[in-house]
Amino acid sequence: MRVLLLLSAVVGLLLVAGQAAGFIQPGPQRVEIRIHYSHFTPSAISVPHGVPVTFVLINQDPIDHEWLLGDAAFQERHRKGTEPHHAGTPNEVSIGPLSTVETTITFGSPQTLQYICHLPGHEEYGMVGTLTVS
Ligand SMILES: [Cu+2]
Repeated sequence: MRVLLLLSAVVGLLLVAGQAAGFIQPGPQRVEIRIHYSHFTPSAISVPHGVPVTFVLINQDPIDHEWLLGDAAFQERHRKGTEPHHAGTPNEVSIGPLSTVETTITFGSPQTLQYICHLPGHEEYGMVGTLTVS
């Protein structure tokens, strides 16, 4: 029993050290983003590149929202856009009132992106978040 405990402690230490040293790759990631009172929580997220990341978008408001993830040029395009509904593109998601949508993206390289709701007035109200891909 004591040997087993010691063994599991050693394995645990090795895992921590391995992750710190960067030679153990992270597995698939799952990130929950809550939408409430027209704000994203959390509004800053870090994920690794090279593994699938599933974003669980939980809309707790009784109104529509959207989660549009991209760089500055992408956001500028959508700021001026008039698409009423987004579907079929993993980084462009519409979330109906009081509903949850999941979308999975694998990022190819480190980068910094923003997720914004471009429904009229929502960005100005603060419906903006930053995603750091490391
Ligand atoms: Cu919104």
